[in-house]
Amino acid sequence: MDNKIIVKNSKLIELPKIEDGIDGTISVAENFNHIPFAIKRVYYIYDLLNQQAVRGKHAHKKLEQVLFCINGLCEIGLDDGSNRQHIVLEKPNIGVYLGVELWHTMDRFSRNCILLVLASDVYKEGDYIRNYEEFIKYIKRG
Ligand code: T46
Repeated sequence: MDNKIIVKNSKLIELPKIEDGIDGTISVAENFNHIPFAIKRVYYIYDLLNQQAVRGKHAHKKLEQVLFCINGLCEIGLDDGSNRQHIVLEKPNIGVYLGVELWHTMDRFSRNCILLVLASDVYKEGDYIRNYEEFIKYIKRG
């Protein structure tokens, strides 16, 4: 699958890899350096035992996030209201930036998937748009 991003308000983010041969690798994410915002919250999604799980299915009004699949793999669906695409996250140092007003889904999780999310704000349910028709109205509000 081609991971070239075509939707608005999104891009791939590649973290540096500090490799120590067979002793392992470090990847690092710093505010305003590798990550284009100040990180206020970190959460991670795991125990994805249901192969049919489809998570996300919402957009955010103000929240910015970067998603990394730090173990296993999954797919991220992106939809800016005009363009749609799916990308595969499968490298611990390659993440996807989710800017504002971007409908997103996460699915096709491997059982060992751990999805790490760096977020620009604390959890606020009021920032979510969980209905697709509302999302389209919201982005066309002018
Ligand atoms: C997103 C994608 C990538 C909290 O109470 N605090 C939190 O920080 C989070 C992230 C979730 N929750 C609660 C809210 C729900 O009752 O956990 C429950 C599951 O959340 P949700 O259905 O929104 O989970 P996902 O995987 O669909 O979406 C999550 C984030 O919520 C969302 O912001 O962009 O991951």
